[in-house]
Amino acid sequence: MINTLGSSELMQLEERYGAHNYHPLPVVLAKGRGPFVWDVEGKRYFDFLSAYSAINQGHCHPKIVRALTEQAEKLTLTSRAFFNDSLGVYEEFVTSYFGYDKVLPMNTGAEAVETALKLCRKWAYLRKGVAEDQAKIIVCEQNFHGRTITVVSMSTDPEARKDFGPYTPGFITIPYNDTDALAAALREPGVSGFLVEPIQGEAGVFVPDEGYLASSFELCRRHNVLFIADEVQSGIARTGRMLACDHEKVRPDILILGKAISGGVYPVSAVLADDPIMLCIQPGQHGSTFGGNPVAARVAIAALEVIREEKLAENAERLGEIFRREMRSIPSPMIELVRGKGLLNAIVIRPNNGKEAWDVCVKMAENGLLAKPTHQHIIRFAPPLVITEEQLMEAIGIIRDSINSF
Ligand code: IF1
Repeated sequence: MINTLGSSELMQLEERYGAHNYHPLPVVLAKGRGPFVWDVEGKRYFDFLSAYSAINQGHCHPKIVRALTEQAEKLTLTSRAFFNDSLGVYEEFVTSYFGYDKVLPMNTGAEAVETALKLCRKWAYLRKGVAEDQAKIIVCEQNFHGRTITVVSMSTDPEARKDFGPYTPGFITIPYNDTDALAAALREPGVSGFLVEPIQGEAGVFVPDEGYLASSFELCRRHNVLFIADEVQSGIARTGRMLACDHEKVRPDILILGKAISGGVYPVSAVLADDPIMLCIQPGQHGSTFGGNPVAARVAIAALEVIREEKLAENAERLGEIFRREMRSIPSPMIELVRGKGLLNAIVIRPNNGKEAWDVCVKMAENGLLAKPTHQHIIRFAPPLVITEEQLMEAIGIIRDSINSF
């Protein structure tokens, strides 16, 4: 079917027939390649959202798309009732890639977070000896881990949580970037896990103090509590290392991955852990129809190979320095703060003549660059990691001109 509808008709269709759970920028995209996307009228944009860091390898990476289409023509889904000829190959690949004994494959980030929570609770009862139903998991204020009932039960964001109760119990909330609060919470009975984002994405790319992850990990170890890292957004080369935890040489007890583990081509997520933890879950106790399907397995192998072959962590590290330096050199009263790591960055916007982050994003879109505000005054900048220095400089020019136009 040839699409003859223009942007405004397509937006009207979504408005009329889709649930109103999003408020997108008024841009309708039809094509993507590398760091670029094109709208239905053929206008080109730099993609500085990268589908919230799912597209680290760039749009429609040929190697990943080839893995998808080749596998899709052979075998797409068997369920886990039978073996298939891709899953084991992927499991060996991904466990050696990240250095864990075992992987549990799921589809979305939220599902992988749920899986990690279930795994932690099982471990609490089977290994740690916590009394039935007494397991507690420590989480951080301003966290974002997804949209399920249990995950929003851990949230402190009224928008994500309000009117979705009753909430799942068993969580202790502490401030992020606060090891004293963690030390205190770890003394409470039943505590078995600490779930943390190495950089808080939705909170506005909040980078904790240096040493926070390493000291938190050490505190958890001393209390026999599992350190669970949600690297769904920060992982897979985004921050200039394969994992954001690598910056502090922390190896989480449970590692949660999603988004870019498939290069944004297919929903793939994963939970990684060593045998004493992972083998707490036995047949019949957890699973998913689609988790670990052959397409997901082949796509994830290709996507992770691309990260290594194209040295995307190194590129993110190098270009991230350039990006922050250039942003800090823009002489605009609207730029209050620039922060981030690798190519996961944010600018805090100081409103000017009633113009705020949303207006800056609308202006940037007009000028050919897509980014999205979060928490009203923060703009996240996270281009695909395949962007070149030359392309980055062009994009920086668009950002500068857009901000200076106010
Ligand atoms: C939406 C934010 C990003 C995540 C972390 C798990 C998940 C996410 C650290 C769940 C998902 C998304 C989902 C997306 C918006 C987005 C987001 F702005 F809300 F915070 F990326 F920055 N852990 N993040 O960031 O993964 O189930 O979605 O696959 O529209 O909800 P999912």
